[in-house]
Amino acid sequence: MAVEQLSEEERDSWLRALPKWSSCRDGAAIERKFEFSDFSEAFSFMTRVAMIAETRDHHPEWFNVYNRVEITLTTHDAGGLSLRDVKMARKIDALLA
Ligand code: HBI
Repeated sequence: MAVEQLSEEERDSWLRALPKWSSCRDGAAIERKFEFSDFSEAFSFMTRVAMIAETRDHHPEWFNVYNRVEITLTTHDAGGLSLRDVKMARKIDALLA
């Protein structure tokens, strides 16, 4: 299934709905940084995100050191930001709600 890149106005509108996420890579991706109490909490979170990624066939680019996790979402198939990234960001936020 072809995945469409969001237009600039769609991206800006979605970013307003995702206040904890920031646009990066010249609008081609969104990112959020997380800090947990320790590595175990961080990795538990990453495991839950990994399950969502597998379910949705949409995988984050991420970095972890000890209790910090940084997640970047972009859609390689679309060459930029797509609705898949927005939906994934909302799912990730819901894990911490
Ligand atoms: N994850 N972030 C991201 N972007 C993709 O385009 C993507 C993915 N996971 C799997 C996937 N695409 C499959 O549809 C194949 O394109 C690998």
